[in-house]
Amino acid sequence: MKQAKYLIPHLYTADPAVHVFNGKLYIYPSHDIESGIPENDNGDHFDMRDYHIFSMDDIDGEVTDHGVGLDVKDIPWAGRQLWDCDCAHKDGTYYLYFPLKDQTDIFRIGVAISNKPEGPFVPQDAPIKGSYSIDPCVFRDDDGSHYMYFGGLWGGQLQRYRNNKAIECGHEPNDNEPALPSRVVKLSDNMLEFGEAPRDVIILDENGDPLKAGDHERRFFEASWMHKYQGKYYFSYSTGDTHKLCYATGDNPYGPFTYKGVILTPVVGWTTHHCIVEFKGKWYLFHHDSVPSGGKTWLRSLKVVELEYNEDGTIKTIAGGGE
Ligand code: FUB
Repeated sequence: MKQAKYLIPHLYTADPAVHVFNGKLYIYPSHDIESGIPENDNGDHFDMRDYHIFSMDDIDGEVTDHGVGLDVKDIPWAGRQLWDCDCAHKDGTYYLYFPLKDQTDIFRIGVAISNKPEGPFVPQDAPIKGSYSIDPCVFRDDDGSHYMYFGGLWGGQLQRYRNNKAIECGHEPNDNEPALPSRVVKLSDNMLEFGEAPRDVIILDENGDPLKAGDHERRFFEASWMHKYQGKYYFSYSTGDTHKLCYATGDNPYGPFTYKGVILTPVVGWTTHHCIVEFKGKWYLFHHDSVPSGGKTWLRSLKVVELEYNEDGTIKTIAGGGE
């Protein structure tokens, strides 16, 4: 499949996290709706209220909609806005990790449990202790350890934190200071808590220096994803206001990672978000754009396209079509 194709024509869906469970692809996207809230930099217009979960036996086959796997009305600590989620599996249990504003309008990350990949998922009574910001991505390393990558700027509130503590006046650093990083944390054995304090995901430039906050073409903004290819760790992310998906590689799940390039050039729409998954011997990039809604940034549609590597392990850049 060299041409990107839309997957779910009957619902607006975005922010894909995709995993192979029981030999099938399971898709965990955000479910975009027309909320009527005007667009702003805080992302209030992304007022999503539930998650539908989907599966595919084959990349070219039918997409099955398993219906609502988690609804905001069933989450005891809920305020508003169910954003990008992810799912992990351990010992017969599936864990759905989701960002949601609590009743004080602060994003936290929650977890919900099921014995089936398609749910329904039952949420814990409270968010994960010590969690903040958005966009959890859970990566299972070959030794069975699970790591969560998370964080997002602006509406995702990451600029309000330093050293895992909320600061008085949340702001981005000056342009010549190191960029705000995504965070990575090993999960506890029971998958319900952070097993340590979250650490910074440092991205280095070609000279070994951390990317600067003013380097909007390359610095982390949101939408973390981790995958492993030929023994290397590939950390990928969105650059937000420059609308690219980029990646950096490293030798372990914590980094540091060295910036390598662009995976996907801008799509139609403001946000760009993705995941990378291997299925039946090929690699795929799942992502979204706003073409089917006529460019409405808050009504996005999922797509998939094959992802290819060069001999040296670099990723071939894909055109998003929104430049
Ligand atoms: O869907 C809401 C937010 O938009 C996500 O959490 C971000 O990654 C961006 O795609």
